[in-house]
Amino acid sequence: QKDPHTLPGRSAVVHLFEWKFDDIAEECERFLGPFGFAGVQVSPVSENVIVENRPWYERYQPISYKIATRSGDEAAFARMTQRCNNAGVRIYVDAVFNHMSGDHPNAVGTGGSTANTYNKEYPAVPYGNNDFNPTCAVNNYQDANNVRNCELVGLHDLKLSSDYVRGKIADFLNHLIHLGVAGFRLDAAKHMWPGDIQIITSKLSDLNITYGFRSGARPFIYQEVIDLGGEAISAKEYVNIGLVTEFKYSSSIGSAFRGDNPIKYLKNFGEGWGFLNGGDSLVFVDNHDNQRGSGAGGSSILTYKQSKLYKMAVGFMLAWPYGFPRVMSSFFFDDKDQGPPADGNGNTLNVVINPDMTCGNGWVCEHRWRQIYNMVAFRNAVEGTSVNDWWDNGNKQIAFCRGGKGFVAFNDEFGIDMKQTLQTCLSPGTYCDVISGTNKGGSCSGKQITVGGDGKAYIEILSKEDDGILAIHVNSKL
Ligand code: QV4
Ligand code: CA
Repeated sequence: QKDPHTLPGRSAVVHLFEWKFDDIAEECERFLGPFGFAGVQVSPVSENVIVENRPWYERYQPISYKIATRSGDEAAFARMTQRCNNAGVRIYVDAVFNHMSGDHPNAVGTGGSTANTYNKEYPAVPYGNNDFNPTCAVNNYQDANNVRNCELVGLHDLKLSSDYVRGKIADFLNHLIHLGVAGFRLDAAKHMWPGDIQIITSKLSDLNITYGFRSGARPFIYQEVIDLGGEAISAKEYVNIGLVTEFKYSSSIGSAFRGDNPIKYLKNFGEGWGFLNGGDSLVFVDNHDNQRGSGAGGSSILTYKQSKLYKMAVGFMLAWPYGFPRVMSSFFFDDKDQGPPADGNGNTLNVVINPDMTCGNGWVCEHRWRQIYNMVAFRNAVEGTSVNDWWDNGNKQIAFCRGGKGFVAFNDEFGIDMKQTLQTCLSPGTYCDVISGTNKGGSCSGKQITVGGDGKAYIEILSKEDDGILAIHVNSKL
């Protein structure tokens, strides 16, 4: 089901990776709602095995379907969905049901449940050995049976052909629906048969109308399928069920802004590049896996660590009418396994907000970078329009318009200034560039752009500037 049930005028979601539910609730009210974000992807909520040194990835090893993780318990989860929905922000849960945990001696979960992982016994669900596929390792991506019926990195693979297992998963997801979520990311969907996913999603309830969903609304589904081509399984097999993560988009946009492939070629970014149909794609510059070198995309991926190029890539994603965009919001890391900011007992630290709106305590909060949240507002402002007045310099400077509602330019050349008079498609007047500043109560803290009677404006992005983008839109008119 492809409708994300976002509120009108909202068009991008943010993954608040590893955030606590109470912090997410605060963020919905104080920032995401007011700044026009449509929804939040929440890290897995089901109780997970506690792994030594508390790596972030322990959350992908469920031990039960109780809501009990380092992000909070069921009561906190329920407070969050209530407060976020009230703020106009939807909640999507990362749902892990291809597998349970890997093997761990004396496995104990974040909610106190125990398991005998070696015997595949998870009494808190309960699942027993018969509820899993026979042990074998995923090691041949040319063989769909191997990918879907064996264990991904030793994670015990659930027998999704079983009615009992399907029922347990549907009960878990239905409980979350009852508590007010709008939909799910399906983790490791490539490792599940589309037919099994279809049967499980058909058992799901309609969304809970007490949270403002229309009656009969079906849960939004987006599936994690990594398909860069060349494997037995293709992303297309999943588009009947819901959206699919388009990893080609993530790796291609990274290569483009890194300069490996001049951005003039972004002119037909989307289907023309062999991606899924825009209406089937969940798009992103980086995700929690490929920002730390796993998943897909390797060294082409841009992250907060290459901040200037990263802001340009995210800005392009938000300005460009293809796919349903997800903004990443990270915690700082040096080691790829390192968990979220935590105290000595492993409890996740609160997100603190600095006076300049950025975050502290180890949280990056890319979604609070002015260039990013102002481009979310840009996307909302130009929704429903297509691209016109594309311009490029034959290399790494580009500009385009969105149907009379917005204009954006990018200078991705190293050491070369952009100084051009360009067609903007906006009505004559003075506009505030929402990248170099913000338009607050009619006063602009950034560059001012004058659009003449002919719709043309002088656009300047110097190579030495902090940002390689310039963006103006109907709501930034002074
Ligand atoms: C280790 C060995 C295995 C061995 C096993 C034996 O490496 O060879 O079989 O022990 O028990 C962690 C460790 C991993 C360990 C495993 C089991 O990193 O070394 O195996 O636990 O104990 C995340 C991490 C994984 C992590 C996993 C579970 O990325 O490293 O494994 O969580 O904690 C493919 C898939 C795609 C997947 C992507 C990363 O097609 O679906 O790889 N992406 C999703 C999530 C991702 C998550 C999972 C899937 C699994 O986005 O974050 O993996 O839920 O491309
Ligand atoms: Ca499987």
